Amino acid sequence: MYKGKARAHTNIALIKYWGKADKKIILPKNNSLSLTLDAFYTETSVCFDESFTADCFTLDGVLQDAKATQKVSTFLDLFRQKANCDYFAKVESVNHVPTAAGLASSASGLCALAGACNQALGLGLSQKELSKMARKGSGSACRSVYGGFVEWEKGYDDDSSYAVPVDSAGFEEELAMIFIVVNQKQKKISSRDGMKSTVETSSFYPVWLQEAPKDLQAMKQAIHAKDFTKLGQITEANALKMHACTLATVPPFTYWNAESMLAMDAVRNLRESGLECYFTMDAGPNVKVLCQKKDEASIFAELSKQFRNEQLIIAHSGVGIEYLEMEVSK
Ligand code: 2P0
Repeated sequence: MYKGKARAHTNIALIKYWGKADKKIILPKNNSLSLTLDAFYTETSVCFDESFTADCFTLDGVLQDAKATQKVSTFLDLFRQKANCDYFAKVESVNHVPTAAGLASSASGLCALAGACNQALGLGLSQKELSKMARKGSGSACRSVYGGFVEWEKGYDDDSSYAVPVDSAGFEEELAMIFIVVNQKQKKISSRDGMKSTVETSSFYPVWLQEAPKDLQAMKQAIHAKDFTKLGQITEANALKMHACTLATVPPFTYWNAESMLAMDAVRNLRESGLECYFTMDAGPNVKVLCQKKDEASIFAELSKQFRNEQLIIAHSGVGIEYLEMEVSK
């Protein structure tokens, strides 16, 4: 029996990954840059055993269906191949999120599973190698290997596409991100399907591919200079460019709902009133507000006037992958 357990935190992209150059091994079309957060994480344990007759996957204590288990099995195969092991595995994953608000993340989930496999099978993968493996489970998972600001270098093949920490001289410690959790009534388009149709049909997508590298370059300069205003402006603009691409997709779609618009408006109003903050959004209607720690209490208080307290979650910079059981029992 080979056992391992790891914890990974989720990350939110400030420069978005949107579009794949290679679907099978998940190579992105553009570099992205994220902030790993402390408030949401996944703990996953894996046990490979000779006596098991199939892979088994539980999430938050609930046995998952064939489709979800197959996704995990395919990912486990990559590790089994590397370790020359043909045992089936039992995977137990627990998502830690402050509310049951549908904020579970594939980034933390697949990264934690990669770490658990690395530990269990005694592979001794470096952070860089682990990032490449996590990437093949879910693109954004490769960034959760590291804490703080992280860049995913798109690369050009399996070996050259991985995340690296961004040198920030501790700038991330000055920042906070407030999640505004809005209603998720609309039908969800997965990011996988959404980015696929965007790449294939959005007339704005070629512009995205020109803009994203420029935004990334400017953001790295802003991080280096610890310039919050620039960081926030680029974050918000980059998210809007990504979401604009979805509007020009055939057929068009959007991840926004009416409450997302209210939240974005609230952020603009706060900014006009002198409380500096900026929003970003991903493949869903929730709005994330980037601000400085010094303003987080005031911004939270203002947002509380418009949103219920259980809709608001404060996060700060989080750490990278953590191994929870170091021993490999046989
Ligand atoms: C990101 N998103 O950079 C972008 C911005 C959503 C919007 O990465 O297909 O779950 O598993 O590689 O990583 C979400 O997509 O997609 C995502 P796959 P993933 O965070």
